[in-house]
Amino acid sequence: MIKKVLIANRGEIAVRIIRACREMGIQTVAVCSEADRNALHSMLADQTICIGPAQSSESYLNIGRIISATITSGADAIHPGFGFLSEDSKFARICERCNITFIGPNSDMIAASGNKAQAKKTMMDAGVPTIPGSAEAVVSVKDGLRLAEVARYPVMIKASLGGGGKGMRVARNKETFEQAFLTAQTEAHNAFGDDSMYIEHYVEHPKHIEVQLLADKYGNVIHLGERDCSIQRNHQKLVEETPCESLSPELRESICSAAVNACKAVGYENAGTVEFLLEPDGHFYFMEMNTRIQVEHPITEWVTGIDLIKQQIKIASGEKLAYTQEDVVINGHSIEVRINAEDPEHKFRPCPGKIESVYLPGGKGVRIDSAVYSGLEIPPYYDSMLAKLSVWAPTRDEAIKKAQTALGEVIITGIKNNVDYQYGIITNPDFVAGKTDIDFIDKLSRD
Ligand code: MV4
Repeated sequence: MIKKVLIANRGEIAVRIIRACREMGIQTVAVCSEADRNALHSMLADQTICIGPAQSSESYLNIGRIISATITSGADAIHPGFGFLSEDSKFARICERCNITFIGPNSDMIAASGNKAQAKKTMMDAGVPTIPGSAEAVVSVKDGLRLAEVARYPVMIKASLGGGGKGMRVARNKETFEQAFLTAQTEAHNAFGDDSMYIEHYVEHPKHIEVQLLADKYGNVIHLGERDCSIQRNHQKLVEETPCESLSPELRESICSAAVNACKAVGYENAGTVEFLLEPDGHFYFMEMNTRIQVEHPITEWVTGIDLIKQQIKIASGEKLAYTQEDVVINGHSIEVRINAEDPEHKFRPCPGKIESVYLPGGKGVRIDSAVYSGLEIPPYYDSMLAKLSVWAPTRDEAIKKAQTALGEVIITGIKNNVDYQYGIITNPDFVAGKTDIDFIDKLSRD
């Protein structure tokens, strides 16, 4: 069993991991940047090591300094959280070479999932539904044009090493293809140092559905239901819920078993998520696989009662999954709202600064994951998320009411935030009616 975990992250997810470790009797080591000496994770861990200056590249993204801190502190494992180094196959590989347990899948799995074209091909071969269009990677406009005809216009041009929306362009017809291809390819070249692209049919107005999975070292794979994460802007999710209200039990079963098959096809291990696009007519397609714990994991914890961080640690320690698929029962409904230091009126621009005062609600069925307190200075160097408010209730209508009530109690003074904007979303008639797709926020901004 793992005895001491170094948490290679900051903010609420670092606090979340510290809590899980403490409940399991595992020692914790926090790392922090010079800007985070007063951060909650730095104060809550058993031990804290300041690893460098504020810039992420000098601290939370600095592999050498994190490995040094791990060895110095005698930690036997690293939990990477999300963002930062969580999906960096090089980092996972160095952990493997140093005999440090990386709490996540192995480095080859991370690398394979990071190549989206390759991952798509693997899924096609495994019989998981993928978006129409070839997984063949191309570098020339000429080859791209040929594959666009196969995929049928409108097409989406994607970077093989993309994901999260980078190096991605839509082309509505062959006249505009070249321009879109070259723009996407230049972006890919600059972001990933790789020119390889793939082309698929552009799916209009889908929902973004993702399935939570747990897989142990012995080939046991279970799913923990789906999350509807359609409400997002600039590829940052704002509101997530589970279950997805519009899925019939049959469709839910098909999507969740497709996700389990996807995991089995690649021999996946640890917690992971398979993302799908879901069309209004019920067609669904594999989009990508995430090899990390996700921001929105609390809503799955609400409806399943399973602690995902503890499961990650147990799996990494070599324990066999303690649950079978039959043990997993989805109970009630959960919604998460992300509270960010940002200005929704100016393209959601981040607004760091000093939190003068903060009050976050509680009560039955209300959970807060946060690392903020009154008087804390939010540094400009990192993500703008301040807190996650998640609720549980027996039905979706009750969960919406509870989310509205709880969000209505939030007080944050001193910095601009999106609380009022989020209140607008969860009281919006289309949201309440479950009529959401990935274009919801764009539409809201246009109205
Ligand atoms: C798509 C798509 C429509 N058609 N692929 C967004 C990021 C990356 N994971 C892939 N993405 C998309 N791929 C085809 N063929 C639409 C998106 C997309 C999207 C997907 C999920 C959630 C929000 C989104 C916002 C814009 C575009």
